[in-house]
Amino acid sequence: MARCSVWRRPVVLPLCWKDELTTLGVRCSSSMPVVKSFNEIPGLWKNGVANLYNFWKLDGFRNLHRIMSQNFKTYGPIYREKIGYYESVNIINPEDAAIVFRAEGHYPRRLQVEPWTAYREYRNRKCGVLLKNGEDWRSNRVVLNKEVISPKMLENFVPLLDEVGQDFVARVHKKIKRSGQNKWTTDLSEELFKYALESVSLVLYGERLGLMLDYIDPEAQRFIDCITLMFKTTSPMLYIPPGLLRRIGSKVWRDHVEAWDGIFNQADRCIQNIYRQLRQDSGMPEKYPGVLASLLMLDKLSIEDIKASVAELMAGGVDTTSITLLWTLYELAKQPNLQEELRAEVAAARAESQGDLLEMLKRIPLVKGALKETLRLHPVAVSLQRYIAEDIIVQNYHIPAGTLVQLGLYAMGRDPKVFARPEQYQPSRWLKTEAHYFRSLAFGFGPRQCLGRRIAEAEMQLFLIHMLENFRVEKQRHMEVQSTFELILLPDKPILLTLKPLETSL
Ligand code: 2DC
Repeated sequence: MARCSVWRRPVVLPLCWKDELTTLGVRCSSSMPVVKSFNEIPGLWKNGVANLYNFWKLDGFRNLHRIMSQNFKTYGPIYREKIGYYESVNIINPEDAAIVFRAEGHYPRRLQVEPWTAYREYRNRKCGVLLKNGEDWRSNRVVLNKEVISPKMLENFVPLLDEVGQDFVARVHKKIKRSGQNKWTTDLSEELFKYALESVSLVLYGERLGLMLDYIDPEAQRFIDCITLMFKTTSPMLYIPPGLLRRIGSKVWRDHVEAWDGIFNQADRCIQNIYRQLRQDSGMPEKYPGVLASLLMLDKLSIEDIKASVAELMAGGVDTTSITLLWTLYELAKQPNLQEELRAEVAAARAESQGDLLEMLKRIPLVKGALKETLRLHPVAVSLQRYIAEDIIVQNYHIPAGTLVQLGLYAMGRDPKVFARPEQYQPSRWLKTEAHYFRSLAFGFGPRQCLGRRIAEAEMQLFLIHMLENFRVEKQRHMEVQSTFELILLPDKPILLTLKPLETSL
């Protein structure tokens, strides 16, 4: 059902009007379209408990992304919702996203993932920037930005990430050789988890964990398993106060605690290790020592704050990038011609940049488009959210300051009004000069965007470069994979891919 909304752009109202708006709800004018009140926004928001029950019946914990898309089809480009105790206004249009982000204020705040904060309270652990808010968030974030997300840091990260990419390729070649069939068919996810953890650890700690070897440290494998478990146990707790689940000693809460304990134990071990080394060595290191050591030497944040944010970066950098790479390989396996096009771009970039990796990364727009395209169809985060700091008007509805507004990122990526032929995986759509305004938001936006963004981007680009230069990717016919929500969006079944070495795969 299409809602009739006569007005799409925000109406900038004189202040006196705003007052009337909040008191009267509706305001009529002959020259302006009617601005409707907050309570007129369509959707189910009156009975949170009943909605939670229905959500549960629809297996909403796994289908959140599809339910959101369906809601936009039912209600139009804006709807209001209350599930359990969690109330929000949902939007889908890039132009509306721009209005929301403009109203995010000086200390942007997203939805608090309660189970994560509950764990930290329970174990008396400090929050990193992921979970901090207000001035505490800002002061930490400013320091971290320089060391983690500033483009300048890429010079340091790229050679490290390239090293891991090369090792990954060598490992695949070995697997192919061992198979005796000149190809390797496998569910790559385990390998990609290891690649991602090895990459992020090298950048954070300046040291290899050795995950590209045949026998790996069982603790590292445990860390990987704990992250998956942590995400999985978060989603069922999103709509129920974790305090309640904790009091009744529910299994999901206990598993969640166990998962975070595992994550922090491993992160603490890595951090302690570097910290000890740093205290022994005196003087400045010759080569880039990694994010953690740089932050410790910089001495602008407390050790506890550094530890908390570094642990978050480490945990946030495994499933997110590896799953995005898996989806990309899956999409490329479906389109051999596109794969060739990308391969040609990489070959040309390699030749032109003459060994300068940073230069090379500037010459692969189609590879970058492929990653954007993957994140459009398979975003890690189903939505972006902000508590707006001021009143706004979206789709001609008045939304008061303090409201939680969610942009349905998954729904937006598949909306034919936003992306022509959305079902088609077309990296070239990102090359055109046509408006990309607020359409590429997989890492969020503004000062609260993903802190790991630059690391993730470089890591994924270098991975694709190496893979394209070495292997052809194929998939089994008749394999359609969809997303399932486990806090992040994951493939709903294993993706089996076949890797063949380039020279002999004709
Ligand atoms: C999940 O309705 C759906 O980057 C909820 O690397 C709203 C929500 C809130 C916060 C989002 C979350 C969703 C998805 C996962 C995100 C998270 C914020 C950060 C986190 C997007 C959309 C993620 C994956 C971080 C995780 C770091 C952590 C492991 C230490």
